[in-house]
Amino acid sequence: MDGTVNIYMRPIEGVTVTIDLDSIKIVGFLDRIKVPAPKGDGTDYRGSQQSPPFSPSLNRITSVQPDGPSFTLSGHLVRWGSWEFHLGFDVRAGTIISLASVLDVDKGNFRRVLYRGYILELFVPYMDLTEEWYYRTFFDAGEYGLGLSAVPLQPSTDCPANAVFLDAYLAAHDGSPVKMSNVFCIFERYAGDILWQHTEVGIPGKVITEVRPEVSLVVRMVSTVANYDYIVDWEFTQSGSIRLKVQTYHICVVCCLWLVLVNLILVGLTGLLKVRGSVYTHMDQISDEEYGILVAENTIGSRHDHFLTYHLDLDIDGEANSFLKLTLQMTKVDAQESPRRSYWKVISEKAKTESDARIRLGLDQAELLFVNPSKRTRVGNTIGYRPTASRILC
Ligand SMILES: [Cu+2]
Repeated sequence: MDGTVNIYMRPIEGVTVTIDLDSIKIVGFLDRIKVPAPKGDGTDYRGSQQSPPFSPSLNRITSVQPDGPSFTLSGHLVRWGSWEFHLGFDVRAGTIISLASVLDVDKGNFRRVLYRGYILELFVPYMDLTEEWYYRTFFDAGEYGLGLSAVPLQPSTDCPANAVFLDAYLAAHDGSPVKMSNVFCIFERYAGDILWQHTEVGIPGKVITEVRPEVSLVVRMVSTVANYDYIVDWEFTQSGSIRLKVQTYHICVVCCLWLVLVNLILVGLTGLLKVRGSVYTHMDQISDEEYGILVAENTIGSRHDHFLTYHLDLDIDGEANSFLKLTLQMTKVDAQESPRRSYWKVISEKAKTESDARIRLGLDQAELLFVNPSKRTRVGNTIGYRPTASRILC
């Protein structure tokens, strides 16, 4: 360990052991290459081991709700503001949100948005063809289990001071129940942001300002899969959107992934980088790509992806939903019609088959909508939910 607890920064490269799991015997052993193990120096991530500290310290900060939280828990049913949903735990998927509904204040009834949603898989393939790395194509949900890998959340660090914690149970291999403490925290988040604001100065003699604060409800789970720590937040907002956020920042920041489906969904990845030992100590010695970036002497941060796929069974105001793709079409204008030469209008396409619904997320201007074609607003507009996604790979 060379004086560090960051065992991932001390890889021993070139050694492959093949084990017959039926006989529990080593049937193959390969010691292919000799690569120096990177030094442990400077790799310990604990603040207590760092000198000088990684940033100047700030004054204490906390969230206080003098009247207590605004949400209620009835078993696994969560009620907050206009929202109501069921919170479930699954060994493989981790958090499962079901029966999420919004209260229609005018009608006095709940209207369904999401029948059930969860992370279906989290695929992490490494872009390295060497003997000891080519097979590293992990399924973090299916092979490790996001629920099974959930860690107990610590009050006031993993979750703010106003959080409420929930335990979960799973069945062990012999069928006996195993309690996992504090796997969920639920809290109301207020980060000083504005939900809605307008200042009106157009009325003579008056200045009217109306502001509503952005307060949301977060359900959090942290799953630690070896070197990665995934922070999975389901966030419900007062404007009716659901965000599912998964983020992972690896220390050293070779890979960072940020996948966001705002309005419908968002996930946090954090933790440590998976590195490969190398003979190189400076980029000048490297002529080819080497499957990664030299992040320290003898240490290559391996290039890889985190692909998140979601199971989202939507019930937008009922079960019969359609998927619409709205694109912008540039339209030329006749000189007699208007002094303008062009404008854009919206073209709506409804997916008739699954293949029609396939989309390639990218920079194309498109608005995606899940609608309930049998329901309309008072003025006849379609009722729906809009998923948005953004992806940054750095
Ligand atoms: Cu990564």
